[in-house]
Amino acid sequence: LALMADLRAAVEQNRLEVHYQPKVDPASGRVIGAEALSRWFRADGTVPPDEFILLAERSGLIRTLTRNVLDTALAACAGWRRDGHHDMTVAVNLSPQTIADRGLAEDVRVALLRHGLPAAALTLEITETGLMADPTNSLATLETLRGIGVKLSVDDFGTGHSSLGRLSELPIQEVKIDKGFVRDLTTTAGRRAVTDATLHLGRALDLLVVAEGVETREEFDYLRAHGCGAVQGYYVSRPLPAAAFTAWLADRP
Ligand code: G
Ligand code: G
Ligand code: MN
Ligand code: NA
Repeated sequence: LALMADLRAAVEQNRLEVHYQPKVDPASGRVIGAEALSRWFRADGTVPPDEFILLAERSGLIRTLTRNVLDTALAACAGWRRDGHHDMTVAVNLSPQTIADRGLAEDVRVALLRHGLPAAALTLEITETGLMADPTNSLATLETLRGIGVKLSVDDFGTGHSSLGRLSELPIQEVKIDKGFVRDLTTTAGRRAVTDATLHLGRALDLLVVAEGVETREEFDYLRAHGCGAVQGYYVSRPLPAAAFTAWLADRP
């Protein structure tokens, strides 16, 4: 497949780009971090991340891809900190395969050292479904990462099958409410249950709750009024190329 060969070359030559989308505390308006999102621009058009991430997972390229994103994202975060945003953090998405990979924690530790960053500058986002895919192997890696001091986040929360009991046993610091539930917030009366329940859960388990896919002022206001720790979405900013994100950040209080 031509696409596959192209992806291999792009990953191995580190030609994928990384865009950044801010996570903002709705109470203060402060930027607490940015999520790194891979982008692949080909001569004849952009390939959606869902598509090339799946290809990378199936072909084993995901490990190299993830290492590259990690390195690029940590370099960017170190730069933001040098620019005066001393508490900036960056989040990188992990595919289930990379969590089961015992080399991951060591890759992460070395990358943090290389960029002179404390472990708390990095959040790793793992989908709820991914977490449950290989619970035994995942838990070992998660415990090691947590031991290093990296923050762990459950992505797309509410779409998987984790029991609350199971969730409370994982060494996580953050949950991200899936954008499907955020969308339901203000559109359909009575469909706020998942968001409200997750906000309560976050307080009970002392987790940062991040709402993703926040597109409207109504959603933003609801989340702020209900004590949501951070929001992410087009209402605040689209994912931006590195230089544009750095400029956007410089204009913030
Ligand atoms: O970036 P959105 O813009 O379209 O991303 C689509 C999906 O691809 C999301 O679920 C996101 O988590 C995933 N994704 C984007 N970049 C990466 C990456 O670097 N690694 C992994 N594993 N997933 C990513
Ligand atoms: O990793 P995750 O699945 O959470 O990736 C976030 C995805 O959500 C990316 O595809 C990103 O481009 C997308 N996204 C970010 N903000 C918004 C938003 O406000 N609305 C919608 N529809 N998608 C968003
Ligand atoms: Mn994510
Ligand atoms: Na998500």
